[in-house]
Amino acid sequence: MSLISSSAVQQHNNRDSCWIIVHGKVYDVTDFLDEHPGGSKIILKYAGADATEAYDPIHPPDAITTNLPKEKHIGAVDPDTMVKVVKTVTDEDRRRQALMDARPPLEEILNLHDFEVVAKRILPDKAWAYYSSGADDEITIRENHTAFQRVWFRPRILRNVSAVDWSHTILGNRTSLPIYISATALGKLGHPEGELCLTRAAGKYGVIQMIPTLASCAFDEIVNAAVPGQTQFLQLYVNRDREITKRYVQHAEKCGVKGLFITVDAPQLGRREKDMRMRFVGDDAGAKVQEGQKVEKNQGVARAISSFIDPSLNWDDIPWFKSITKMPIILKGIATWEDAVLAAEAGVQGIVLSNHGGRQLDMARSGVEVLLEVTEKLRERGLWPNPNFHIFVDGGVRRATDVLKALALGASAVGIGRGFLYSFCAYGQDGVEHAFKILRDEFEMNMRLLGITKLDQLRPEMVDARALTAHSVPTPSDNLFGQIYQPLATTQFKES
Ligand code: PPY
Repeated sequence: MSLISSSAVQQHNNRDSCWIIVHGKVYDVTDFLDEHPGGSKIILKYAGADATEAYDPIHPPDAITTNLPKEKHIGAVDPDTMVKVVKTVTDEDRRRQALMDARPPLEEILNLHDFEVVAKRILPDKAWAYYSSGADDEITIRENHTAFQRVWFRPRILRNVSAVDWSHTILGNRTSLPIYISATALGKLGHPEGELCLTRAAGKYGVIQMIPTLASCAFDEIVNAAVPGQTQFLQLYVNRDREITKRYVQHAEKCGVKGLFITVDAPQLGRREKDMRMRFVGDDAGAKVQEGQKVEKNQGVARAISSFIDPSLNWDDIPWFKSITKMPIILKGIATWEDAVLAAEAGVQGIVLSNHGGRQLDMARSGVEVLLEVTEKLRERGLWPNPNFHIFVDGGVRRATDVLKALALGASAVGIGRGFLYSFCAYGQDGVEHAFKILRDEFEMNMRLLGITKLDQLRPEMVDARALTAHSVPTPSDNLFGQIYQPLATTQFKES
């Protein structure tokens, strides 16, 4: 096929005829402009030009080839005709590079909070806004973390804890830690290698990764980056077009994915105002207001690409999922015991008690709080404990003690999303490996201090969760003590 010159592409630089270049290939997106979930404006900005740099962080490499009919794939651009764009280094680039250089060395990162401190400073504003935001007033996102502080330990002493083992199995798969990497979308907004940082670190350390539907890396890239025998799960957003979902699920199963986690708490995406505001103050904002475009002017990154998700998904769909796959099916985003009972009765293999990292319904309770009522009511009905029905928890987890609390209360394992996301945003694959080491050390020490040598020795009576359902603890602050107490510090950048 003959190559297309870049000047030929430049002719198609408007709404009536709009071609763009992505990874050296030319596409006619004229008819797709109004269908683009992110709106036409952003595509038109690159009409007749190379859109690769804007495309990459928020689309898997194959998004354009799968969504655009074959006849719109015009061909390859002649690389000799492309003007070599010398990227000008802006003040912002220089500022961020200086921050990267001033990052604390990895060995000074002592806990998962430290990664967040570094990520917050070095991430581009848009990425930080997208990752860190919670829904509405962000009450739930904060509650997820503080809920763990309403659970206290009842440790046992004088037990021989010389040899401690924190390895575990999740849905029958061995793992070196009782946690899994929960799905977080759009990894390349935060690091050029995106989710592959997680895959590679997880392969090295024997940790299970849940692959997000909305990863920046293509599904196949992530699967192919796994080492032989590495376990991966799949997080699924159900598409309005069930054929697409079916193909995706069956492809994942064929690739050896060991569990299907269907997201059930996002029929519509929550309003995450930090993310939305970022869009509003972005470079296009003024123009959009002027033009009164039909695309919402203030949608953030997430809302812009969420229109494919099917809000009609309901309990009647579960048999269909069971008919298209043999993978264990887990419903991710259960928030009440009533729905936990329905899930168990529907014959799925598990549930994740989750509020989507505080990004969906604000004022939803934390997963660990819901765990209390779910175990109680399932037990009453004879539905649990059950080796074929697993209860997972995620949200707000930063410490091995958080995980141990959830396991003691009956969770099979615990998901950590942002903790690992921020590790790779801050330090790439090395950051994730370091996060695993931190957690490993925390498990070792805290299991000894709890008086257990294996995770199956955890019991509900090893925690005092009486305060968990109390949403405010009105203890007056102790001012005198508070003035003297020296607050813990987070890791420091070199310049400060
Ligand atoms: C989220 O942002 O909470 C997600 O789960 C990922 C996502 C990203 C973009 C659209 C829909 C969901």
